[in-house]
Amino acid sequence: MEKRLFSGIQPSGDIHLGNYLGALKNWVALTKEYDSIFSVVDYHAITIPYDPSVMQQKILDAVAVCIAAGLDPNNCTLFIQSTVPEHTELAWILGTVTRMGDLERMTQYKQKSQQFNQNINLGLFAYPVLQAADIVIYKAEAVPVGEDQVQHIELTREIVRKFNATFGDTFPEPQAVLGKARRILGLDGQAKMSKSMGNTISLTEPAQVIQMKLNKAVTDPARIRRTDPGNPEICNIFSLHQYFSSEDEINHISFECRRAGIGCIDCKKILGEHIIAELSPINETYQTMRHDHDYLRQILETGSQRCRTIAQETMATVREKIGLR
Ligand code: AQP
Repeated sequence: MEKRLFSGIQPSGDIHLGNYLGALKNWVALTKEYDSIFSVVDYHAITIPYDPSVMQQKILDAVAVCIAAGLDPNNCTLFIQSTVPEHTELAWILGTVTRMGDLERMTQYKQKSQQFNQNINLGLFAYPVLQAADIVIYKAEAVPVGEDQVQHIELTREIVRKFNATFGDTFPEPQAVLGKARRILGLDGQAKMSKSMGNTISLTEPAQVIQMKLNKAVTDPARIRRTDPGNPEICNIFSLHQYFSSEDEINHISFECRRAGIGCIDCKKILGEHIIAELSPINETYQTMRHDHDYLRQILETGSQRCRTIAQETMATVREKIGLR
């Protein structure tokens, strides 16, 4: 039987280069090897402040971007998390085998409770338990994610071990699958590129905006004048070149930057051209597809039906095992 993969994306803002390089590109490649299930995880997105009036738009934006970036609905299953209520049912049950101390150690929880300290809620705290349910309800073995999510997948494995040990073998232990781009920094050159940090380039940004944002992005902080030699190793713009430029170009930029032969503006211009060349076709497809609500809704409904069938089967087994028939 084909191995199964699960991953999710939050409709909490515009899908950006971090999501694309850290997750989406890998998702597209892995659909060739796995029975692949991808979810727009709206229940996760409501754990931080959001605007309910635009939630449905953001969900369709996310789906359209994923398809435009290469996910083929004929080769994978796409659905909205909240349309399969078994996820939250299983999350409650998994919560009973999850240690509070483990949840308190989660880096994302610590960061988000600082960032959104007006509303440190139970949903934010229990986020990794719902994420564990998202994965194991499909008995997925692989979870392609960026590095920021590895800690949550480790916790999922721990929850699975505890559940299996208590109630008998039920779930496989899933593995995080990382691609080449594990952690993309934001344009501030410091924090992870993140929807809620405002340090992103989104996949659907107009070309001029992409170049304008790059022009303002932080480079090697010690390089103040054009004539100062730079250090590519600590420059976020240089690290982005690794994903968009050829090896020859990267070597050339590195050499020239170190001897002040090329300035940051030139370096950013080259990067901008490559990013725009890669994102333009994605953006074009997105702009056309995004208006086709019927097409997007139909893909999501098909995905949801398939996921409900699998999830209901899993829940029947789980209820039996825990004595709640
Ligand atoms: N900067 C990043 N580098 C590498 N991978 C990243 N991912 C996110 N940011 C980076 C990966 O993208 C997938 C989907 O992420 P998400 O939208 O579900 O959640 P997130 O990690 O919380 O994304 P954001 O952009 O940071 O959103 P907010 O600010 O709303 O929390 C995941 O596999 C993630 O690892």
